[in-house]
Amino acid sequence: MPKVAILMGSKSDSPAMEKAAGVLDDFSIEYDLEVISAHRTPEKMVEFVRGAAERGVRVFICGAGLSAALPGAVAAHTDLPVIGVPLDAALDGLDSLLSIAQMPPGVPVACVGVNNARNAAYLAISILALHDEAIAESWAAFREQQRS
Ligand code: RP5
Repeated sequence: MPKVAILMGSKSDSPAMEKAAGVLDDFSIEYDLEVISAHRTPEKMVEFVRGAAERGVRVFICGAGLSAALPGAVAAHTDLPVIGVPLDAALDGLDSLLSIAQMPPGVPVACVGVNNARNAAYLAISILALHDEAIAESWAAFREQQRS
């Protein structure tokens, strides 16, 4: 079963990031959920990210506020897709939004809207659906349900 890694820069990000976990629960998709900071616990971050693919992780969802380095720092250490969630810790989240979106060419991070952890989970599911038939079916059913 492919897995998602949900990372957040601080415990204070938890209320926003648990929404991503809720969506993955709805789709019965496994995930790891960890508080790991690019600035406060950089070694822990590198260790977690480098071993992730071997543990079955196929997509990262990383939420952070303020300077929001986490998604970009994770992307620097993995070839797996990384989805960043800008969180509103100050300035209505504009600081985090710009920080996450403005990655240098060649090290991409997909950036969803401010506090929109649910969309990060949906995007992760759509990526997993490319190589997993059961997930593809649930994803197609979910999208269809919105059209009716
Ligand atoms: C960021 O700083 C975290 O992602 C969080 O959004 C923000 C504030 O962190 P705390 O001071 O609440 O731990 O790195």
